[in-house]
Amino acid sequence: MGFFERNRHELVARGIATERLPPGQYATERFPVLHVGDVPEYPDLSRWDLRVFGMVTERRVLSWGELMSLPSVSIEVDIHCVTKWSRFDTGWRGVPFEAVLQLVDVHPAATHLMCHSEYGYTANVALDDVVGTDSKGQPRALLAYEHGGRPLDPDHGYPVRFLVPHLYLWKSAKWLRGLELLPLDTPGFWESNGYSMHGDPFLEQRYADD
Ligand SMILES: Nc1nc2c(c(=O)[nH]1)N[C@H]1C(S)=C(S)[C@@H](COP(=O)(O)O)O[C@H]1N2
Ligand SMILES: [Mo]
Repeated sequence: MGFFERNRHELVARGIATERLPPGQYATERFPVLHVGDVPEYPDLSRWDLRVFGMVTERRVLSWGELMSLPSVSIEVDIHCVTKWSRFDTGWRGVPFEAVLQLVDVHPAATHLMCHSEYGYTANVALDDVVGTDSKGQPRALLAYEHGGRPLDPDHGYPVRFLVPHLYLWKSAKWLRGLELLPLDTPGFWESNGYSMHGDPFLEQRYADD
């Protein structure tokens, strides 16, 4: 029996339905760290801000305090990385993306979102993918600032990362600094390097032509 098959058997033993594991993935209980470039340091969050801009009537710049004053929720979700690992039942707390969206007047022609991170990493998603709720009634995208009941580790995006668990994890930009509303879908960092514009793990949309 090969690695992937054995891994699926272990999942059944843990009581996790194998349908939750997307094609070509294996389950792990580790939390690998993956990114390009350096991990930013934030010794002073009073100097941190988040820009909401693009197709909005008036751009907003949120301070850390303003972000923390927005309603937050806890969610439990599975996450899937294009490098083939998946983790089940991961816990996060954060501000639903829609709560941030409500702070601005979005132009009706806006269809997509570009997430901008510290040092220029970007990831594009369709607005349709980041609004609404999942089958458990949880928001489909969060500005996540806690994982496992504690502030995010620097490696995993402290102080806040975008989290859109139903897409491959490269869409979940760590060290988030900007949300740009766009009238079209334009590639972010990995999408410009051959990865899928959409990135649905259950459709195995890893690369541009998938
Ligand atoms: N800012 C930033 N966010 C990023 C990345 C990055 O390089 N820079 N890499 C992405 C990729 S490819 C993956 S798989 C996930 C990994 O998240 P993790 O390190 O918390 O497991 O972060 C995503 N978010
Ligand atoms: Mo990744």
